[in-house]
Order: sequence, then C-alpha cells, then structure tokens
Amino acid sequence: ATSSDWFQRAVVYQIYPRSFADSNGDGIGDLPGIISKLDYLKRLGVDVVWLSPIYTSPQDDNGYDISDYRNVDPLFGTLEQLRDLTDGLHARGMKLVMDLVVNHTSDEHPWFVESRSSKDNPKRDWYWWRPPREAAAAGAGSAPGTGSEPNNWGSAFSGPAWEFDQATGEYYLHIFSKKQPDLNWENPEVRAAVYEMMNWWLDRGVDGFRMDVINFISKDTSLPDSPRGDGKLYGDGTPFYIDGPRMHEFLQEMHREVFAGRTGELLTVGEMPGVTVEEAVLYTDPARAEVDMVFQFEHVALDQEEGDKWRPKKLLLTELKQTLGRWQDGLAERGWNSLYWGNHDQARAVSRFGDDGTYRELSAKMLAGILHLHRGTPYVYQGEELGMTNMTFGAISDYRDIEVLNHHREATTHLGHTDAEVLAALAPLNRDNARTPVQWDASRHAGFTTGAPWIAVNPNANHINAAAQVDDPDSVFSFYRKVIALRHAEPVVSHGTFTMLLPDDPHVYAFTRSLPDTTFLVLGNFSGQDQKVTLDDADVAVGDVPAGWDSAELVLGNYPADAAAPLLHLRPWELKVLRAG
Ligand code: TEU
Ligand code: CA
Repeated sequence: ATSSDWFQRAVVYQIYPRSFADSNGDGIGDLPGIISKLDYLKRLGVDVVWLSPIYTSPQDDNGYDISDYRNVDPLFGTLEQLRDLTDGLHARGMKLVMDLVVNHTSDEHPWFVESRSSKDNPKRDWYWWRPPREAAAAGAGSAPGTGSEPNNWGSAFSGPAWEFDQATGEYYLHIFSKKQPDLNWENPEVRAAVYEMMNWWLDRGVDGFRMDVINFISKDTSLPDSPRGDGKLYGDGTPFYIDGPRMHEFLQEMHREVFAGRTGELLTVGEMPGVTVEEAVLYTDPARAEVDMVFQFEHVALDQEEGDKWRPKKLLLTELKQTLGRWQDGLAERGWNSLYWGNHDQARAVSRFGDDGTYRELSAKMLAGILHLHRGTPYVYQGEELGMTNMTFGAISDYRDIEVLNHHREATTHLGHTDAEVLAALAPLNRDNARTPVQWDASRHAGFTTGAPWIAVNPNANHINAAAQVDDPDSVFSFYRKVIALRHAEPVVSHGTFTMLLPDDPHVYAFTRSLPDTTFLVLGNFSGQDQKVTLDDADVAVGDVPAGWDSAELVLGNYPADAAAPLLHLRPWELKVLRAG
C-alpha cells in the first residue's frame, strides 16, 4: 500500500466462508450466501472483508490446501460470483482481501503432481524432496513413522513432517498435513509463479492479501534435526523455518514484483506464528516495503503450558497486558500492529478472555472496546460481533478439524491418554470452537442453512443470533457498530500514542491514547467484581496521566449511562472510554 493512513483508520472483518451463510442447502456456506449478507456488513461499518480461502481445494484443511489458485471451488461458487462479491463490496465502499496460501499447495495441485512424478521432472525442485536416511541415525523407536524420515520434525497436525512417496522412493516435507506439501521458495521459478498469480488477482480487482504462515517460507536448507522435548514424539522444527534467513529478501522481492507499481489502497497482512517484535518492526516498516502489518501470536499463547494448545492454563491479565503493551511499544515508532482476539484458528473471544456465562454481553462489549482502542488495525472474526461463544462438542466424531482429529488419534494411540482425557484437554482451545455456523436467527440451524450443516450449530443460537441484535441498540452488535464508528470519527483512536497504565493490576486493563489536543483514558474490568481504579498508584510517570479525570466525558461505555456512578469505579466487566476534560 502506498499511503498507510487509510488502513490505520480501517476495521477488517474476517469471513470463514464454510461457516458464514449457505445459499443452496448443501450445509456449507458459499459465495451467494456472503453476497446476501453485504448489507449486514455495511451496517456493522467495517471497511475491509478478509475472505478465508475459496479456491479449488480437496478441503483436507478446509481450503488451506489449494489445488488451483486461479479458480473458485464449486463448493463455494464460481469466479463469476466472486466478481459479484467484489463488486458488491466495492459498491458499498468496502474492500476485499483474499487469503494467500503459498507456503504450501495441495498435494493435488498440478505443480505437486508433476513434482512427484519423477526425480528429473522440471518441477521436482519446487518442493522439498529428500532421500530416506538410515533408520538408526533417526533414533527410531518411539515416534510413529518409518524412522527413515530425513529429519525428526513433527507436523503441526501430528505425525512426522515428512511423507514417503513410493514412486520415487523419497520423502517430501509438509509442515502441516501430508496433503499440504511445502513449496521450495529457494527456487526462483516458484517465486515467479506465485507473484504472477498474485498480480492476476490484483488485476481482477481484489484489494490485497492475508498471507498464510508467510514467515515459514524461508527455511534453513540443511533441514537439521531438532532436540526432542520431554514427552514429545518429534523434534520442534520451528527454529529452522520461522523467520528464516531469506524472509526479508523474499518479501521485498514480492513487493517489487507485485505491489510496487500499483496505485490505490491495498492491504497486506502477514500471518506470522512465532514472530518477535524485533522482526515485526522490520517486516512492517513502510520504508522497507515488505508488508503493511503482521498477525503475531504471543497473546494467544498465554493460556497454554509452553505454547501447547492441548495443555490449557488460566490466563493472567498481567501477562496479557505485558504482552500486548510490549507490541504497542515495539511498533510505536516504526511499523504497525494488527489487533485481534480471535479468528478461525482460535477459541471464541468471549469464552477465552471474557465470561461467556452471566456476563457474556458485557464482557463481549468490554473486549471489543479494549481491543479496538489499541493502536493498530482491528480484525473482527465472524460472529464475534454477536458475542458468539465456544461450542460444547460431545464425542470426537462431532469434530471436523484435521488438527483435532489427528491429535486425538495420536494422543490416544501413541501417548497413552484416554479418550476422556484428550477430549477434556482439547475442549477450550480447539479450532472447531470458532467454526460453528454464524447464528443468523433462532430458526432451525440458526438460519445458516436449510439443509444439514457440515458442523453442528451451537444450541445457544436460540438466544444469541443476529436477528435479535441488529435493531437492538443495547446489543453486542450495536456496540461493535459504535466502537467501529469511534475509530472512524476520532483521530486519537487511529493515530494517538499508547501508554499502558496499572501493569500490575490483576483485574483492570488501563491505558491512555493521546494526540496533542486529545487524550482518551480506556478502562476495562476483566472481572465479575467491582473494581476501584486508583490512577495515583499507577506505576507510570505522573505526566502520562493528566489531572482532572473526574470531570472527564464518557465517550463510550457498556453500561447504561448513569450520572451517579463514580467515573473511576468499574462494575463487573465494565468498559469506560473517557475523554480528558
Ligand atoms: O494457520 C497457521 C498457524 O500457525 C495456526 O494458527 C494453526 O492453526 C496452528 O499451527 C495449529 O496449531 C494457518 C491457517 O490460518 C490455518 O487455518 C491453516 O490450517 C494453516 O495455516 C495451514 O495453512
Ligand atoms: Ca452451499
């Protein structure tokens, strides 16, 4: 993007098409379904839609395994309908950002079909092929696999990161499922083919890309073994493919080949698991011409032991503030943050960071206010604007996600855990929590489909649904409208500096946003008890907190306006956005 101002004021809405709206009764969301909801998105007030993959795909990982980058899977519709969606968004002043999945393709992509056909095929080197090694060297024995894998890395979806191919007697690397072979970005033909495809989409009118695991594309080409942790079946390969040696070179080349010559307002966001603040500054510094912003993962790893989503633990608010505050500070001068509580890979925000019981609506609103008042571009994941919650699934057969299914199999067969243990451990953070259908109304299947939905609808759709909220001024939906409108109206929300307050308070999230002529104080109560905020005790320079907050104006709150309530007292899950008087 040439000028960053527009995306600093923008809010992005993520659509996971499979679960958004089904138009033809096959139980799977589709493009006509999305088109039928464009006025809903306009009403919400978002500026950009990020569409998760709709490309031709065997659907092994719900479309993140692509077999044709230049077509739409018949499951979702046609190229023609994608054109209609693009036009419909543009007509309403919104933009369309496509998912770009180029760390890997499907194993059914013609590139891989050719690559696997023989060792001397011209596309052999487009993927990571390696001969078997001596089983003894692999330290075989415990891990499932042949023991001859080229190294000991595990896949993100359980099992080894290598698959043996009979035809040529070699293994190929797959960081994700074995139907998602990793592309070899060392090969310049691969890079040229990707850039050509990106240009093709931009020429068709799309407004940018969300780049799937883009910081995995440069790997340590020696592909070495990695130490195997206690109780682990495989080595952790991430040190050898996260933020690898040629990352900045590749992104700068992509920028030159795809974005540099273009005018207009485009958006690029790199999904970057494991990215550090230091690297993110480099990725997002406009002067370096790489990407506009990145998705970092630190705040969504705090409620797990050693970042292992299958070993959930309680989140500490102090750690959440420390982490998000560090990202705010780190990208204050150079670069730009993206802001999110959830997406199609994460648990539902209100269940994870709020209270999805008694205080569901209040806490969903409070979370929206806290996130959107940070400095950065906020992302809303479909259903978050309704306060949709995690799903309670029963048996493993109720799940659909390859990650969950593979983990359950591995944990029960190779790690000796019982079915009940595994089900309990995976409940809070599994990805299917966020993939149940959007709850449009209280009718059968929540108005998502007239057929049988591909994954169960959350039974709470009878009271949590869009129809009940769009015209209710006190709904979670209406609150999201207000928060989004506030960013559009107030330059301090998009451009103000950020200062974290009360870092040691276990219940209150507090910060200021400032421009020379405006200061906002933002307070969020992350508890079900009353909290009294004492800014005098704040462990920050006094100069950061202007005096006179008692006469401040309440710009936004999630409780009914009440003149009697003291300004610095917070009721359960209360949010206050105050403007200095
Ligand atoms: O996710 C990459 C990623 O690192 C995750 O958040 C992923 O869910 C996690 O590794 C699993 O524990 C992206 C996509 O968002 C995800 O849906 C895909 O499955 C994945 O890449 C592969 O394309
Ligand atoms: Ca459908």
